[in-house]
Amino acid sequence: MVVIKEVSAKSILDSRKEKTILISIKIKSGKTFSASSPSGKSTGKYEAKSYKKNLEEDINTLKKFKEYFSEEIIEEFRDLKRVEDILEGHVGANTLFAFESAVLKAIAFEKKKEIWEIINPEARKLKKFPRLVGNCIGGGKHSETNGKKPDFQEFLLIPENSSPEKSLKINKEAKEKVEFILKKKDKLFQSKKNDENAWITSLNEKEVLDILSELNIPLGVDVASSSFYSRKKYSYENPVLKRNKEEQFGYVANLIKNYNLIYIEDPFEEEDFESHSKLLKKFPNSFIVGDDLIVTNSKRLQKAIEINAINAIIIKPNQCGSLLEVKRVCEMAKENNIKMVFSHRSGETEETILADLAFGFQADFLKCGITGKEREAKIKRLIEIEKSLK
Ligand code: 2PG
Ligand code: MG
Repeated sequence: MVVIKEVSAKSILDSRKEKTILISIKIKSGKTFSASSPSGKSTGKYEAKSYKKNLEEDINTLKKFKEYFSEEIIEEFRDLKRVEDILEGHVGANTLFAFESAVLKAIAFEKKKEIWEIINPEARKLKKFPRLVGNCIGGGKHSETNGKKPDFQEFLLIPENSSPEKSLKINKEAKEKVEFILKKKDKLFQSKKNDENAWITSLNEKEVLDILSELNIPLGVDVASSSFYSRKKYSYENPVLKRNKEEQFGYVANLIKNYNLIYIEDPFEEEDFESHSKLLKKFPNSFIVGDDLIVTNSKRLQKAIEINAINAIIIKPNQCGSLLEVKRVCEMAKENNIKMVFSHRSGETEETILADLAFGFQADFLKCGITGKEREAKIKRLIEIEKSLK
């Protein structure tokens, strides 16, 4: 039984050295549990706001509300409703997510269980581990350069192996090999890494995919197309050209065909459900993934289901903040045979709860980079779960 006696919050620095929230709760039995939230850069227009006004105000709000929690008894995942009844509307999504994560850790401790077991005890029997999706080369908003870079945000390696431990090894080796190839093929390459620890290159999409297709690992991309869409055009820089909706469709379709892409995230801007639907019809065997399109929001997912816009969804808990909404989204996805991709953000902390959420909700994929301590912490936690169930 969890009764929250004390709540404290402070700002910490994420992997980008930007401020994010860390929340600690002290429960009646005397133990303290903490959790932090990541933050995005190519954020969707429809995402919930990270903080009601700003981080400092959310911290102050928590101070004001803290005595309300001591009247609540929290025992199960569904009891997060009590937390939401108190906090919703008063704090932003990062704050709510970090708070609920700390509460989940406390419930698990009190019950002497793993966090994922509090979400879904069935996971122990089902034992499905998410397939790793690793960002190998980056572009777009995540790669700050003064020169050329790919306009797509992420070039992803998605090994077929169902063991996270083996998949991580495959991805790490491939990433090293790619550094070696980039040194030869990209004259401007300096072995620099971007926000998510992916290689920064001056090559364009096709040149990058030419290199990655040699690896013999299934490939994906996060186009993050809303981040370069304005005035009804997709504005590319490398090379400089503008594509309208139809041209964007043609470009993406050719890449899928020519490079056998199995995974395409946000190929069209966040309002354009129809083009996603058209693409899925043409490539029913690839994963057409909605991130900014859906923003972990059950209403937007419902809209996508109605017109068959996607067959995979990105789940970033801090896009909505509420773990109960995450559960609704997961259930809706499962019922409609939409694959679930639990995902990190570009600004990350060493928080590992994402791995427990992914395993607990029996996600199909976990997108959380290849290297970097914040990313590896989560994959290591998943491997720890894998080992504990052997
Ligand atoms: C994405 C993510 C994570 P951000 O677009 O999928 O890779 O980026 O957190 O910046 O939104
Ligand atoms: Mg994305």
